[in-house]
Amino acid sequence: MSSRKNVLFLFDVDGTLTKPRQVISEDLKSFILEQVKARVAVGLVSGSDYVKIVEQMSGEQVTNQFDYVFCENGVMQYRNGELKSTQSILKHVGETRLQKLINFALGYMSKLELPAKRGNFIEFRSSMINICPVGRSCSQVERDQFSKYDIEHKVRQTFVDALKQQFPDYGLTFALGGQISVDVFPTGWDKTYCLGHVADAKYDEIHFFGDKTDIGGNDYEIYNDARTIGHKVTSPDDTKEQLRKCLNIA
Ligand code: M1P
Repeated sequence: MSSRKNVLFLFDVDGTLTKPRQVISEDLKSFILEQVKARVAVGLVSGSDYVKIVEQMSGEQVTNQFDYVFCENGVMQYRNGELKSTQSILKHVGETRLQKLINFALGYMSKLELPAKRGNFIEFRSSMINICPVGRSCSQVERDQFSKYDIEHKVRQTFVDALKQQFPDYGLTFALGGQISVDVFPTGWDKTYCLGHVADAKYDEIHFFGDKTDIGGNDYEIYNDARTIGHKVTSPDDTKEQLRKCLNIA
């Protein structure tokens, strides 16, 4: 490990290391944990919670091999499976405002007609709420169907605009989550939050790889942050290709 450069590579998960909400391929997993990790420090930074990240990395044993695991944008920080730091959206925003937001979101979604509607429309996490018009309990087929419908009809973007208009003074950011949802969190608790956790390590360079790097996407802030060198990827295969080039791996 001592021959590693003093460089950190941070990876978004959905769309970057895995297809949305799917498990990482054996090939990419071994490439990162054997070849990339031998050269630089590696970390995960996702909007998702720990349970989902572990699932997508095919278990805790694999997840723990990353030098850093930043869940919920890094507001929930794990090292070796242990929670090191956390924050609470509830404490930050307060019950009254949070309920106003949740009630508005549920009311808005009740009026939407979509190809399918299932359950778990609002997922309450420690540092964010995730709002999902199709419902998080949808099947993979229904997820893909909603995603296609959303690209055409801009359901989520219109919803985000309405939320912004309704709650301009709550100090909250409304960002397109992955494929089917909207993440809501206190402004500043985006993925740049995790950079504070690695400041002490004084890396010479921090590279970030992500797919949702356009404005409104949840990789936008960290991709454009002056502390990182951003790499926009289009798929897990593209991530591997870019890593090969970056690190001169044959
Ligand atoms: O890619 C990270 C996102 O993953 C999920 O998004 P979706 O279910 O919309 O594809 C969610 O966990 C979301 O919070 C997260 O940002």
